[in-house]
Parts: sequence; structure tokens; C-alpha cells
Amino acid sequence: MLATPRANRLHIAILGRRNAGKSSLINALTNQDIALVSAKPGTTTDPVFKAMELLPLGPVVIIDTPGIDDYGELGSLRVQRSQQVFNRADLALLVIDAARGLSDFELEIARRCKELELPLVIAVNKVDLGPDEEELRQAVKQQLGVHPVLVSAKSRFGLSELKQEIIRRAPPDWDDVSIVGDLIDPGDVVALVTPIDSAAPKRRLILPQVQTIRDIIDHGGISFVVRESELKACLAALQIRPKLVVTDSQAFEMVNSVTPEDVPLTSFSILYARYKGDLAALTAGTKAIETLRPGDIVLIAEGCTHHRRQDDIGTVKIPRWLNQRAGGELNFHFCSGGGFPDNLGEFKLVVHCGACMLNRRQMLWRIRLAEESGVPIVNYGVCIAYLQGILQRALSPVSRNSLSGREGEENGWVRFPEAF
Ligand SMILES: Nc1nc2c(ncn2[C@@H]2O[C@H](COP(=O)(O)OP(=O)(O)OP(=O)(O)O)[C@@H](O)[C@H]2O)c(=O)[nH]1
Ligand code: SF4
Ligand SMILES: [Mg+2]
Repeated sequence: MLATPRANRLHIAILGRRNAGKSSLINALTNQDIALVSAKPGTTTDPVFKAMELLPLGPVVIIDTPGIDDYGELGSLRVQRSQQVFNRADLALLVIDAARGLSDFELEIARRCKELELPLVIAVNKVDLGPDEEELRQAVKQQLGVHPVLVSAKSRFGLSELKQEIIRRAPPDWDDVSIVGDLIDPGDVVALVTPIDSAAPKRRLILPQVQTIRDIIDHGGISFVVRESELKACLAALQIRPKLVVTDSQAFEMVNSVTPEDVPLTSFSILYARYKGDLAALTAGTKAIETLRPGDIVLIAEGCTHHRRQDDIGTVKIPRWLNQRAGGELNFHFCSGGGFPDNLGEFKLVVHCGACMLNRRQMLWRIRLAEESGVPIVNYGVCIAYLQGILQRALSPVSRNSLSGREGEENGWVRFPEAF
């Protein structure tokens, strides 16, 4: 519980051809024997995620990938898995074997990084073998457009320069997005509502709740946490008006009815929609809910494979409510964890969970994939608030900060369609 959750760590993907020394470099950078090294090409067969402290950068996840020049049927599966790493990386570290120089693979990686706006650091490894350093440096700069760092995982040459380069190229805002911090001032009171029903884990709060509490504390706010049944009494007992009420989406209707109209109300899912993803895109997706007809295929996507209880939100409640709205049985498909279909074209709508276990980049990639496939996407909180007719209220505390720049914008605020 003391560790930084994986989803909040900078994700560094180590890419390169087989045998370039990717795993060796990870071991050298972290000073640990955590990645399997061998002279046999193709040693790393699947992406391996390792959470660690990379000082002085802080908590990171290093993703060791199989060599991407792999061939054969198994090889192409490995290549596919390595490519998926692109979708969650915050930064790519491309390792080039100094003895082998540049090839089309490195050019392709540099091209993809540019396309995905993924910061790229290049390490030319094995310089202990005595290649012509200057010639290599020039070739990389010229062909890939990035100044490489010359290193040797074996002799440990160039490691601190490489770390400095990683820090320099890390996206400046990767750990700077707050959940509620920008919505409150020091001293503000925030009420958090967490239903303790059969779906709630025993004797603990779930990650979005814990992280929201921590964010409030970090920004000098005051939080109190209650069940929906205690909220009314709690609000009445308070000497000051809360700046915000945040509820679990499942208790939205009840909390909406007891929260005075002049007190802003939103949900954990809506806060997470902008923290992890793109709230405007997830809100725009609600328009598709009205067009759903019996038989339409809907994807319910969850970011982890948690234990499902009776009346589970993703597999039971949301399908039930959407069926009611569509006037008949929709055809639901489900995916969870790291899996997400590449081809979304067959779906009429994607309904995604709050994504607390995914990193921001991964969720943004999923939203982008949906947009590119022309498939509307919403998240649980936005979907539930819409179905209950309270989306306008739930969005208003966050709309100024998160919804600008999209269609319908007016002076930084969004005009909601009539249906809201
Ligand atoms: N001389 C020298 N050899 C190195 C260096 N870094 C790695 N090697 C050797 O290169 C070989 C491959 O190293 P790995 O770290 O397994 O390479 P990899 O890129 O992870 O390879 P795959 O997992 O097969 O894709 C091993 O024999 C290492 O000992 C280096 O800086 N100098
Ligand atoms: S299903 Fe989604 S929101 Fe729920 S715990 Fe898993 S990742 Fe987080
Ligand atoms: Mg390896």
C-alpha cells in the first residue's frame, strides 16, 4: 500500500532489435539483475513490466520488450505485443547495437514515436566494442533526428548521461495532472460519498477514492467521507458549505436528491474521465446512447480484472440500464485488463470504466482508437449520469477546466445538447 500505484508511474518502453542489449541496459540503469540477459537473440519473449525507482527521476515502470525484428509466426505475435507497448508508454528508449548500426527498424520506431508524439531517447549501446563513435552519432542524428547517448551496459559508460536525457525528455506534465486539486482552494471542504454495498471491498476503500482523498489533502483541502445514507445529516451538521460533493456513480440519483442545488456535485468517474482521459470525448459519446437499438453491439471495457460480485456495475447494471433505454436486448461484448480490441468498427458504443488501473496515455490511446474507428465512447460515470438525467449537473463543476476546445464550446464553456 505504500508503493506508488503503477498507473501513476512514468512508463518507459525499452525498444530495439534483438540482442541490442535492452535487458542488459535495464539491469545497468537500475543496478539490479531484474531482466534476463543472454547472447541468444530473442531472449525476452513478452513485454515485462517492472515498477522501480529510477533515481533521480522517481517512480517509473520500465517495460522490457522483445526484439522487434523478430520473424516467423511466434515472432509476429511478439512484434504485435511490443507494438502495444507504444500505446501505454510515456517515453520510448530506443537501444541501438553499436556493432550493427542503423536499419529500417530504428527508422520505423522513430517514425512511430513522432506520429504518436512520444518522446524518444536513443542509446547507442556496446560502445565498449570500439565502434567509430563519431560516425554513429552523426548517422543517428541525421537519419532519426535525435542526438543519441553513447553507452555501454557492460562497462556502465554513459549511464548517468542517459538518465539525465530521460529526465530531460520526460513529458513535463506526466505527474502533474490533479484529480480535484484545480477545483478547490486550500481550506475548502469536499464531501466524498462511497456506498458500502455488497460490491464494496471489505474494510478498505477503492483506489479512486483513496487517490482523491490524497489529492484533496495535497491541495490543502478538507475531505470527509460518508455513505450516501449519512450525507444528508452530514451536510446539515456542517458549519460551512462544501465546495464540492463527489459521489460514486452508483449512488448518483440518491446523492443528487439530497445535495442542495447550489452545492456542486460530480462523481469519481467524471473526475477520472478528465484525470485519465479526455472528458470532452467521453461526454460527446453520450449522444450515441439515444441511437442504440436492440441487437446493436456494445463493448463494455474495464481496465483490470477485478473480482465481480452480484449486481456488478459493468456486467450487470449498465447493461440492464442500456437495454431499458434501447427498448430491448443489446448485444454486449466485454473486455478487461490490458486487452482492448484493435478493430472497434463493429461496435455501436464503447462504455469504459474509470480506468484507475490504466495510465493516462493508455486511456487516451483507447479514446483515440475509438475516435479513429468512428465509434462513440463514454465512461461509466458519464453514462450513468446521462441515463439518470443529471449529466449537466455532474459536469458543471469540471466543465470550465476540461471541456474547452471541443465542438459546442462557447466562451470556454460547453453548450450541452437539449437532451442533457
Ligand atoms: N560488449 C557488450 N556486450 C553487451 C552490452 N550490452 C549487452 N551485451 C551483450 O549482448 C547480448 C544481448 O544482451 P541482452 O541484454 O539480452 O539483449 P536484448 O536486447 O535484451 O535481447 P532480446 O531480449 O533477445 O531482444 C548479451 O550477450 C549481452 O551480454 C554492452 O554494452 N557491451
Ligand atoms: S474496473 Fe476500471 S475503474 Fe474499476 S478498479 Fe478496474 S481499472 Fe479501476
Ligand atoms: Mg531482452
